[in-house]
Amino acid sequence: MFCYQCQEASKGVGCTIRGVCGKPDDVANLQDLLIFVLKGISRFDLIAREKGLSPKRTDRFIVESLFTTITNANFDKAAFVKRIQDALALREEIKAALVANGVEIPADLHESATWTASTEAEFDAKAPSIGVLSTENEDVRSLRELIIYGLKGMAAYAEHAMNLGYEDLTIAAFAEEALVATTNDALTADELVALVLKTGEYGVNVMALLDKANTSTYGNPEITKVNIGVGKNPGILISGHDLRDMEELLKQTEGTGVDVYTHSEMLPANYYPKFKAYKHFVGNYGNAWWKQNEEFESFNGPILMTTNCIVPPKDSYKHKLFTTGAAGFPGCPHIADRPEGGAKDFSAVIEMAKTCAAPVEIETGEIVGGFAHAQVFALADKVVDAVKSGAIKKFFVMAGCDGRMKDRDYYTEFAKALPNDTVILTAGCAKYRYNKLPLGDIGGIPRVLDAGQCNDSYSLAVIALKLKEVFELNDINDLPIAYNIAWYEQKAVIVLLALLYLGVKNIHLGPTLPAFLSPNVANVLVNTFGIAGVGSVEDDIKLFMA
Ligand code: FSO
Ligand code: SF4
Repeated sequence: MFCYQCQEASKGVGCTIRGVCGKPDDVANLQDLLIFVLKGISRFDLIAREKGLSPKRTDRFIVESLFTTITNANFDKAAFVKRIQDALALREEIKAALVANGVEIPADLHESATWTASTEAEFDAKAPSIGVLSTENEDVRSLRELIIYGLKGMAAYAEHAMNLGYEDLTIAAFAEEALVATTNDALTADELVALVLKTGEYGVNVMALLDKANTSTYGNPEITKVNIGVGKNPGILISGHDLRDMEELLKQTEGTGVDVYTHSEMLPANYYPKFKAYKHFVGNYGNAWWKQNEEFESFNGPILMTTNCIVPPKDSYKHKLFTTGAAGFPGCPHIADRPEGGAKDFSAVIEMAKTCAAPVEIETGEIVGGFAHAQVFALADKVVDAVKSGAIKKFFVMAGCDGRMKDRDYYTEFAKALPNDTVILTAGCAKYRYNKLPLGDIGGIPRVLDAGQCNDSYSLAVIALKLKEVFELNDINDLPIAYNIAWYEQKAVIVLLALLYLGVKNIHLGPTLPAFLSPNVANVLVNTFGIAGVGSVEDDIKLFMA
């Protein structure tokens, strides 16, 4: 295996024997093989789309498959074997439809469009030869992988939107175009850089689509105090990003005597009016994903992982860890997809919860959130006045991810060291580094404004664009907003590409720059977009406040 798609890539270079995330060598290889076969499907499906011959299930298949390969989403080898078999069958089906309709099959096919096999052993044998390192030139490899990781993040968000019935057919078509481009040796570095930005453009589209899906279905997030203590009933802990799963779980647990709590990235569900209406929705338990080994244990009840980030579970709760959708872990029960027009069946989770003790209280109190675009717009006058009067000197976008590396303490220290006339705008699990600090408020505006999940970084961009309009500026970079973003996995990659596409400059990215950026590609990002890493808290605050 060779994997360097996340921030925790071993030694800042890449994982080769087993992932730091716990992903075994054979699973990593099959994830690469799945991406390889997707490239082959895409080659034919782009032609099939033009002719109106693309099978309906292709969009969801491409999107879901990309999603399953995201860091910490799926560790189940059997799921990948099945998916590769399905992928090969889909590719042949599309090809056969082209032939049957007299469409000429191109002669210059990449191996991903022609290679075939059917057994796990054959997949295992093939996979090591088609991985990331099979692109020899390190700059081309870097750009190709940057595009693919952006697509993976984009796919995750597209899947959540699809689950709510919001689909944009151009998204999967673009994913196919970009996947095929990564097999084209004739493309220049400049053309690949242009494709990186185009990926960012689609990232904006997808985040806007998901925002529309979430807010049209569940209402606009509103200022909310979220309980972080526990009740007396047994509970189910739900994590990940999928709000449709959240809704179905709340409905099915109502009146059963089982409470529902969110973990990590599901915290923002507490901000939605539709979810707040459920009395047995108690609040949020614990912190960011990487603390789950302790927190899932003390929670006592079953846990439902709707997406990443899964940490290989301890035996003490492994049988209580349910996965669903793109998530999977060998030996953990998996809740099947919803039938057409129906709902998922969470009864097994609920029945298990009834036999469990109530959660152990690990903290008490409240956290405040719900500052997505509509809520911030409702406060716009107050915010604008605070900026005009100088009460707020600067905003710091500190969106993104949390992770287990010690050097992420930087973000807690940075938040603490920020001057009192600054406000943090956050989204994603990065917030857990400072959302429980007593940072106070400025004239009633909390100093940490949480918009929601990492995909709600879109809200932060909408807020920035609105401020640009209010202050009649020509350039988004003239606003008193600094960007100090923490990244971990591929959704953060698409968020970053989306911000670059929107023209945001001088983003600081930490705790380390991606291992998949070759020195030359990193230079392009530095020179064109002013991307920088992070330094010491003291130096960075000086730099940002200058
Ligand atoms: Fe975090 Fe994990 Fe939302 Fe990511 S829980 S790290 S970018 O999956 O998706 O912020
Ligand atoms: Fe390593 Fe990250 Fe890849 Fe896991 S996802 S194998 S930690 S680079």
